Amino acid sequence: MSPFIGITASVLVRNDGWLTGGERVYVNRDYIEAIIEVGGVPLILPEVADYNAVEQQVRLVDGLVFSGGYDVDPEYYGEQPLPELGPVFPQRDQYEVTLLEIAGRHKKPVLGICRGLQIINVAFGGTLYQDLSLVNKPIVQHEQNSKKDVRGHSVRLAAGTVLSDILGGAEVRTNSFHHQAIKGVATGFTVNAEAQDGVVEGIENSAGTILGVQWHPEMMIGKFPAMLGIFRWLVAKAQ
Ligand SMILES: [Mn+2]
Repeated sequence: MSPFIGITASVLVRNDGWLTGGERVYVNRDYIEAIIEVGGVPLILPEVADYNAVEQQVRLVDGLVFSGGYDVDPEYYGEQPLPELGPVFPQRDQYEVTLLEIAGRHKKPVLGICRGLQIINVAFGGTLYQDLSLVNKPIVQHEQNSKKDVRGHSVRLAAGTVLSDILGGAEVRTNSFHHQAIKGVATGFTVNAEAQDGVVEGIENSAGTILGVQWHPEMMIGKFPAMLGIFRWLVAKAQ
């Protein structure tokens, strides 16, 4: 049977003049298509507060994608919000931290994308730069102005990691849509990818069950099918 892959949902607060303030729960379609493309069955997981409900969500799926979205509340890594911080959505942070804990207990593989990588790092004790302008050296463009499937900066892959096995070679070019980045890497995790300016672009745990990337491979699969390997890894692990 094809594995069920849960994708954590984001929340959209309506301000288009119709039902203003109403919330919608959603994921970008690219995640769904990437999972289908590699033979998984995608399920959208809304953020819920009840612990038992989260546990039942985990039981239902064989693997998880932590998707992109709002900034992580800096309270999780012991910082006050700085002026550069974007909007936070604390309910989702709490949900995803709980989801990760339960996923670990049930040995379900996890793929984190963009914010997904960041919340994984924070949940396991790492820290973030609240904004890349706070990195104290010149950096490359991490918030590209080009379309979602246009490659921006290059990323060096660390030899011997799960990610370098998946993508092959020592370097790839990725899209880049983030204004935050990992500062302190969580204990038990290895950096598997780095931009030329030293910004962390990927992490994985030593057990090989959690993989995170800072870019958006799901937006690149049409033009760069090698990026499907990242989703193929998740579905294979989930089986
Ligand atoms: Mn980047």
